[in-house]
Amino acid sequence: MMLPRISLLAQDADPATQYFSSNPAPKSLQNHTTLAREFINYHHGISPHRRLVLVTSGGTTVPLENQTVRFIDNFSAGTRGATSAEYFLQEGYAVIFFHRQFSLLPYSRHYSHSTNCFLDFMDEDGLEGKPGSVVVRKEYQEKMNHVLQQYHSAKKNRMLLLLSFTTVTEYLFELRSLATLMRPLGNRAMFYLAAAVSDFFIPRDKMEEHKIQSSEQSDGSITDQPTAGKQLVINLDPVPKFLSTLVSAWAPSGSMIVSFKLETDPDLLLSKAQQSLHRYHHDLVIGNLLATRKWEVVFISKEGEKWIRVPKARRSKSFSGVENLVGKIEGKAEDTPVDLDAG
Ligand code: PAZ
Repeated sequence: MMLPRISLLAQDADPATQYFSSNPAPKSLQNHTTLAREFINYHHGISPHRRLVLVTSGGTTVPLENQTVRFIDNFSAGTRGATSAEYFLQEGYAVIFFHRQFSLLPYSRHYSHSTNCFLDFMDEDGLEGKPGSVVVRKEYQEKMNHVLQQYHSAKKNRMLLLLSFTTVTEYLFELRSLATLMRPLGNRAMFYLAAAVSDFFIPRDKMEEHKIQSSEQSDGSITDQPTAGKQLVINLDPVPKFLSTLVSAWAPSGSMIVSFKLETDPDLLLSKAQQSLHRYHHDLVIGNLLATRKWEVVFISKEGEKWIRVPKARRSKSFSGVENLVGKIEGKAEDTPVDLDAG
């Protein structure tokens, strides 16, 4: 019997191609592609020495319903990505900061998700109870001035493009588009993949359209009766391994590709990071453990394994644990202790 052509194609396609043909492209894709194309063309034309990095940051969500009320999320706040983006800008890179919506952003991160409300950085200078101008409190002025200057410089020189994602599907469609747009940059392009991307998802054709009901009977009718004991069983499919396709097909040849590997079990970290490097043939895997990610990371590359640790004396509760990994990748930062920003 002859199979319809469409199913032959679906069977033949690799998992990544199948993923893109069976899940809908995000609404933001066209607009983000236009913004990214302009940004890349601008920096490509400006100087033969201009380097451009795509930094991914924060966690992706996995929606449970198409009209999404509930979704699976992960812990990542985007600290690593936002901090690293600042270091890349300092090193003269143009940065596409591809981040989870509402996660930490370069520069504003110093204030936005602080344990202080941002209003606590402000004061007003009115006399005798009369309203005056809003000013930054004295104790914060020096640092804020410094951060503001860096932020203004990045904006004025068009060095930073902010693009956001929420779901894992948005992330993957846009990653493919951005990597493809970066092709003309060749070895001036870098990928710094710090985002925590879900390994599992619900494909569009298996997803509920509406909010999943807790009071549905087996015949599909809705009851008002309390439904204690009803379980929600969710089946998730694996997300295809996109790093492989990024390295072999989307990214410019000669570009540098740095991925991160997060584990919770110390006994697994090294082997999983090494496995990732061998499997995907990219340049560097930066391994970290959930519990210690602010203090230590391990670089796994063709040259072997290298730990970078923040000395104990410099760790504190208020320390945001940000390391200048960018300097380390470029071989500019000195050996341990790493360059820190106690911001
Ligand atoms: O965003 P954050 O600073 O809280 O965490 C950073 C991180 C642990 C998500 C990142 O360093 C990382 O390991 N990303 C890859 C995660 C993964 O293995 O999918």
